[in-house]
Amino acid sequence: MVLLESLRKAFSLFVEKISLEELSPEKIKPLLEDFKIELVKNDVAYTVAENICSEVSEKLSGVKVKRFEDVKPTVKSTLRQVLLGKLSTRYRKDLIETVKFKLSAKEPTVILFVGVNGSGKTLTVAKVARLLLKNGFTVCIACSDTFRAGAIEQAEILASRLGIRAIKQSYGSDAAAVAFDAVQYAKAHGINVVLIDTAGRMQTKRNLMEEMQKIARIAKPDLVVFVGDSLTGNDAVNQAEEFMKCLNIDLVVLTKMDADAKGGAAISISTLVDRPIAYVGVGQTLDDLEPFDPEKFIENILP
Ligand SMILES: Nc1nc2c(ncn2[C@@H]2O[C@H](COP(=O)(O)OP(=O)(O)O)[C@@H](O)[C@H]2O)c(=O)[nH]1
Ligand SMILES: [Mg+2]
Repeated sequence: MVLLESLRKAFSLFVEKISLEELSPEKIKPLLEDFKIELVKNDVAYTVAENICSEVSEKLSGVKVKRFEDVKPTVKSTLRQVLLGKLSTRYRKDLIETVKFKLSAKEPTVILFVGVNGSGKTLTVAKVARLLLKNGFTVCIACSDTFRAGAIEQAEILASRLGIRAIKQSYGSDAAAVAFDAVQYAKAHGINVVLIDTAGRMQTKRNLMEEMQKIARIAKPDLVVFVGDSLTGNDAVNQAEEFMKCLNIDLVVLTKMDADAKGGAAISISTLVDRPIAYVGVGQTLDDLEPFDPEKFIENILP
């Protein structure tokens, strides 16, 4: 379940207010200024909020309204159109399609999960494993977070609940070597998908990026998935941009949407990183992963 009531309120407030006015640029301007502030309060990045408002203004300024005509539907459809533009990306990749394609070439799909500590990588790896198992694929997990205490056990417990293999070494060992082992294991045993769980310590950002690059070089992932915590708003967007500088991200998963009233990170991340949000995390069980549907998201905030 996705919440977003705060963002929804910002939109309905704007629609209500503007409906009382004429759609002239001078009348709209102050309303758009308020709307922009509301968007920023709801974690939409400032540049993106500005962009949304200028597009809305441009689109509405061309609209002719008759006296006493209700402008609400026009305003709503304009907002919908602008938001859909923000949530759509030119770059397109699909997780299941990639797995099917690799399978047809008799090769395992390697998926690397990156993100900072606590963003939900390990749980998301397990959720994606469950999704793939449901689709009839075989899966194993590479415990490449060899840094954080308890990380290997956490991945192992999730793997055993799913009935799949977790490939591990000891703490402090080379994360890329673990990923490599897992890929070799998958090749030897005909496993369809390797999910690589990684560390996300931020205090040594440079080392983290180097580690991710090394894993990517050695395990040659078919997909790199950025896992961001939606509750952290703009931070999640900035992190994605940081990772993007040293690694090509293919897909985004936004976690904790079940607890996020704002949802601005979803709007910003697609715009600023130009990568599709593939799934959203909506709870702590292994089934709490939903495909992200921009139309449904917009429907949620613009009823
Ligand atoms: N409510 C909620 N909690 C989540 C979600 N995804 C992850 N978590 C929780 O966030 C915390 C950190 O998750 P974890 O997978 O260990 O993060 P990692 O450090 O990136 O591997 C755990 O308590 C998870 O249960 C989600 O979609 N919704
Ligand atoms: Mg973890």
